[in-house]
Amino acid sequence: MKIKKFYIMFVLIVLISFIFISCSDVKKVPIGGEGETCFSNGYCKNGSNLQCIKDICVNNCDNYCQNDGKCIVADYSNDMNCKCKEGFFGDRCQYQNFCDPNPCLHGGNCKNAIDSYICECKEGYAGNECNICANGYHNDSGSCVIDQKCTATTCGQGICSDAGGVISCNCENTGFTGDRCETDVNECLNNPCDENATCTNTSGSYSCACNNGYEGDGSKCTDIDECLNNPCDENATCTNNLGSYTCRCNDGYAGDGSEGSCIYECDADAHLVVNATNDGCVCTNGYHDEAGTCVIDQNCTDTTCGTGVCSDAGGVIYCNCENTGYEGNRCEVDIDECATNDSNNCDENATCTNTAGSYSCACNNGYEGDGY
Ligand SMILES: [Ca+2]
Ligand SMILES: [Ca+2]
Ligand SMILES: [Ca+2]
Repeated sequence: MKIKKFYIMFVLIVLISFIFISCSDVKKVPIGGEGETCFSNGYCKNGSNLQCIKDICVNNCDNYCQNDGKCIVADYSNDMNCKCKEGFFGDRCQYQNFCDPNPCLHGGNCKNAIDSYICECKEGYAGNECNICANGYHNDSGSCVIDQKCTATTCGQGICSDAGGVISCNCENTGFTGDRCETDVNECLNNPCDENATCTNTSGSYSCACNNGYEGDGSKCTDIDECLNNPCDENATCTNNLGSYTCRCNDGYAGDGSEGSCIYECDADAHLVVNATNDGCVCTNGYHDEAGTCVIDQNCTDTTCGTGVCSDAGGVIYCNCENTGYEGNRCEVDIDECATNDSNNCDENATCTNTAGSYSCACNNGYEGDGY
């Protein structure tokens, strides 16, 4: 019974205690808000940006960060941190990052400094923002490239200029073309030579040579008159023409006209044949040449030369009319011995009478004798 009484008392006390505690302590439970007691873990309300200082939650964040930085007290932390706006840094965003965005052009490296920045430029660039070309460099399509300098061979035979660090070659009158006068000009494409010459392109120049049959320096060529040197056969006619000449065997000769080629044409006469050495024509047997014509051989007969002596050597009749009283080719013409006193032996007082093949003398009237 005593135990039961004690038990009831105990429950009563617990119940009263509970009611008391829950009523009075509810007002005292920390909620971690500004000016309030910190939570028992020593921090203030999550997301409040309050610091727990001496068990009281205080707001020190306002105006903590500079340059519009946002102050943050992380959950379960009493440390204030600044989330800086772009371009600022430092634990209170007190520094400005002049390198963000990078003001240095052309890949220059930006180094932040107090109130400013310094650009470390890449090779070839200069200026505060690496915006100009350094000495010895020049702008080429927006980039700085190293200046080029003429050397003795840069433009070959041309004239080199390197103004502004840029090579330019004047190839005029060099026979070459191209950026560096490195390409030979083929002058022959413009036909610089005489129309009767052959053009040969050479490195840096060209040459002209007159074609065969022409003479001159190539830029002017004139026909050679080959006939002046008698290039044809002696029995040929030379004809000069542009660039050449022709030889033509004269009438009666056959061949191409070149020296030694013109052979007398024997075919014109049926009785002419080329002789064994091929250097002329001879008549066939039974014929003989008479002024270039083959005439049939003649043979002596008893009457050919009358009373003269006939000879037919070489097919040609020859009459020897000596002492016949006749003359002429065939001794057919009686000689008039009476025509002149020297031709007869008649006495001066005789009369001469011509006869066929002879003459007679008869003493004139008043004279006697045989008349001779
Ligand atoms: Ca050339
Ligand atoms: Ca000629
Ligand atoms: Ca007579």
